[in-house]
Amino acid sequence: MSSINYSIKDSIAVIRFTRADKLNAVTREMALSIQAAIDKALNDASVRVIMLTGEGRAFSAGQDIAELCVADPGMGRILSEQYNPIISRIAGSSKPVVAAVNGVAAGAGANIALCCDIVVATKSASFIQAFSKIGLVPDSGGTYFLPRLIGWQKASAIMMLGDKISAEEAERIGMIYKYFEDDQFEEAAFKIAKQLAELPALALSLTKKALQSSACNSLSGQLAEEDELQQQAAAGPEYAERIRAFMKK
Ligand code: T3D
Repeated sequence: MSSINYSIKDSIAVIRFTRADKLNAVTREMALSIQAAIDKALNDASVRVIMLTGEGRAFSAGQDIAELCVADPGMGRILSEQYNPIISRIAGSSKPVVAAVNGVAAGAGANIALCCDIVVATKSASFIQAFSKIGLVPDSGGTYFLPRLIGWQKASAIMMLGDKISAEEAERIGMIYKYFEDDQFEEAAFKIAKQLAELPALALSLTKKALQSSACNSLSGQLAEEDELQQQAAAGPEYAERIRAFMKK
């Protein structure tokens, strides 16, 4: 796997971007490695949660611009082969995906983080929809997730102006779940992933499904969906176990 590190601890697969000297800017090889690492975690029954994070002072600065100057594969391929499969894997993952944003997240780097189920950041991190400044349209699911997270108006301004949004501001406007002081960040982010790993996996997976359906469902459609998903959750072994444990207490 190129430019990433894959490790497992406490049932959490940690996918760490390791091109720190280039702010973890994503090359084609790295994008394919991220896809492969997510697949590996999804296919490993011992993995209950996936965590994405970066080494150094960036989460990721998005597409490696230098690579484009050497061998531009053309816009038609770059998204369909590199970024869209990453976003689809994260959004479609039955296992919760946590983005632990350790520093600046720009362009596709920001949007890879924002499509995750829980996004936490270190206080010194920032989020930049860097696309307009280089004459591009926000991609990697940004135009889908950002307006749903923070509302149309703020998303529109942030994407058009390419503002740098601090972690504090990102938390305040609902772009991310929480930020933590830099010296507490790693531990706090891992604690959240661990908490998820200890919760009933089926319930979390169905919760993700219900939230996704709500993006385009009517109320009656969503009530029906909740009904169906709740029956699936209740038919799972973890529900019965948790209820038994509760009654014993
Ligand atoms: O075809 C397509 O392009 C479609 C796909 C699009 C997806 C996208 O992600 S488009 C958006 C691409 N990303 C950007 O436009 C962000 C570019 N980077 C920046 O604006 C700044 O680097 C940051 C604001 C993120 C951080 O600034 P700063 O001052 O803290 O760091 P720096 O000095 O600019 O960068 C440090 C090094 O990382 C530097 O390398 P060097 O000179 O020390 O060897 C810099 O060139 C490198 N770097 C940063 N971002 C990228 C990069 N190298 C290649 N690609 C990058 N995106």
